[in-house]
Amino acid sequence: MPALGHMRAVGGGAGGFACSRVAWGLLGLALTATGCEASHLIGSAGFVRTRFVEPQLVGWANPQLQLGDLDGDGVAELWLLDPRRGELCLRLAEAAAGALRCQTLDPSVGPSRLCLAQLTSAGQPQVLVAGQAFLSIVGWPADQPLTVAQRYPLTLPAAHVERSRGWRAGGESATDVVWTATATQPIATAWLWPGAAAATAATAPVPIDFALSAAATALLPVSPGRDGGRELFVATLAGVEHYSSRGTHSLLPCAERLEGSPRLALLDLDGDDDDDLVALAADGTLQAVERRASPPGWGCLDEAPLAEPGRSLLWLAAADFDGDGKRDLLAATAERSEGLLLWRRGLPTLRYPLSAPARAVSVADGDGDGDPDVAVVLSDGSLEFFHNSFAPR
Ligand SMILES: [Ca+2]
Ligand SMILES: [Ca+2]
Ligand SMILES: [Ca+2]
Ligand SMILES: [Ca+2]
Repeated sequence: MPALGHMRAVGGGAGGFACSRVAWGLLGLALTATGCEASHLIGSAGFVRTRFVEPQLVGWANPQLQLGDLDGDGVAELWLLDPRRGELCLRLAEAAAGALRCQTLDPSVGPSRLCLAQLTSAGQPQVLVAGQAFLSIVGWPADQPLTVAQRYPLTLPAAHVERSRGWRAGGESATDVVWTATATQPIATAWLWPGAAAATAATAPVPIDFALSAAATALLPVSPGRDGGRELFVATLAGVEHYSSRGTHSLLPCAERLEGSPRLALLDLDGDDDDDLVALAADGTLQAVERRASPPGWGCLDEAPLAEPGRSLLWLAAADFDGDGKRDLLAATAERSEGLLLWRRGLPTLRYPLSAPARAVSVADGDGDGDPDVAVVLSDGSLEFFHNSFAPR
């Protein structure tokens, strides 16, 4: 993938669902706030849970959920996609009382994947949906239906889509890059949007295909990555590939354990200030790969966080939840009694049971106070928000 030889860029954004921000400070009190069906403290300190019943979501078999601040007001919106029917729903912070704004996308979009990407060159807030035949940009003007504003043909159906900001590739600069990959062939595509100076509202992205060792199962772009550069991790049916903006490319060790991983996360497991890789394996276990500084490379780790016998995980993500400057690991388990698990190095694991099995999870700053919060869609059609109440920053 020569196009990744010279990547350079700028930072990312933060991620709305404020039920009542003031109320979250009343630690220890059970409370009901305007717009919430119910809210209460559960489990250990760290997250305060609020639950909303969403009849519209009942029966969604495989919802996708993304939190992200696309309109730049500092508070994340919540997006939901039923990938089979192409129904896309938006919930704004101000609509915490329960108004999901839903729209069925053009059927030609087909089974699809949701990607929260506010492209730098676009003036209006929009969201990306990658489907069978198109990469679509969906606009959401105030009080108007969600509409497909632009779409670009795909040569292969997209099973995965992720976005990163400000890469430079193959001598061309791009303010935004959207990564897509198909589930059936060893090919991924970097969609480069031209630099801001050259961009207009109608600017089309330049797609660049690159070869993988096998079909992709997950994409994890990292910016900034190590040494201020950019990195891309691609989980495939043959293990996890690592690309760096320094021009290096390698297949990580213990590939057989990482085959077909549906989810990757990057955090420092051993405290050497160098981020290591955690992969959710296809069998629901966690696997860890350590990054080594000298000589530079990777090594298998026999023990991964949260990897207990008999435990099966569905999802994971890394973020600094407790504000100590180091990323922590959040995982969703298949068992509602275990629910969400939060791992922080050197500290006891925190558990947050769920009222029903989780279907989808997402992390972003939902209340605009600067720390990451968590949203979960449950199998009974309810939404649960976990507001971060670790130490204030
Ligand atoms: Ca927002
Ligand atoms: Ca490390
Ligand atoms: Ca932390
Ligand atoms: Ca927050």
